[in-house]
Amino acid sequence: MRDAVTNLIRNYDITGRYFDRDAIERLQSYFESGTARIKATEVINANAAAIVKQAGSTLFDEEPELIRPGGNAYTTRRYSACLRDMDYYLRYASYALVAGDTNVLDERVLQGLRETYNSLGVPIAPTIRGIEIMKGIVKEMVKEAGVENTALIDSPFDYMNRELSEQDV
Ligand SMILES: CCC1=C(C)/C(=C/C2=NC(=C\c3[nH]c(/C=C4\NC(=O)[C@H](C)[C@H]4CC)c(C)c3CCC(=O)O)/C(CCC(=O)O)=C2C)NC1=O
Repeated sequence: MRDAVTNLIRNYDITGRYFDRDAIERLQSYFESGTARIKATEVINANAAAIVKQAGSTLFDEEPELIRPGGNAYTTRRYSACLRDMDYYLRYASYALVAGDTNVLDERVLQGLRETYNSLGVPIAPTIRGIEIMKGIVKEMVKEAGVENTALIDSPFDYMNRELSEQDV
């Protein structure tokens, strides 16, 4: 599992180089955005249950067939599994935010996910939509908490969605 710093060290060490201007700029941007990333994580931690609940009900309002007979989130067990998955995505997004790197998502979340979803008939498109809804909620909350640069919040959510949709091709 790598963060922005260990990832950079790894890349430069492979070729035995000192950090150059580009590396320094990356380090600077990582440390400068540190406070915002930690604040965002704090907001996520404090509101995780509410974020998942709200995102779930928005998703099921938009796509009610998911929770009707024949839908993948129909029955209490599968409904809970769906919300639990959303909770996983949110928690790992918060780790990736702190790390400033998406490596944790590759290693802990995305690996083998498509195969699992396909074998269980879990639909990818509404999963992506659910992640997108959570991203919107988190950004709004973080903005309310006084963080101006909410763009950095996009990265882990967009990354998961990009990977999920690419893998679905
Ligand atoms: C931390 C990394 C990690 C992830 C990501 C993960 C996902 C994950 N989701 C699963 C199931 C599931 N996932 C869903 C999710 C949904 N169904 C829908 O219609 C919605 C679109 C969506 C919610 C947004 C459902 C309903 C199941 C149960 C499917 C079944 O058992 O039939 C399963 C199968 C085993 C189980 O039920 O626990 C896994 C492994 N597990 C992990 O350890």
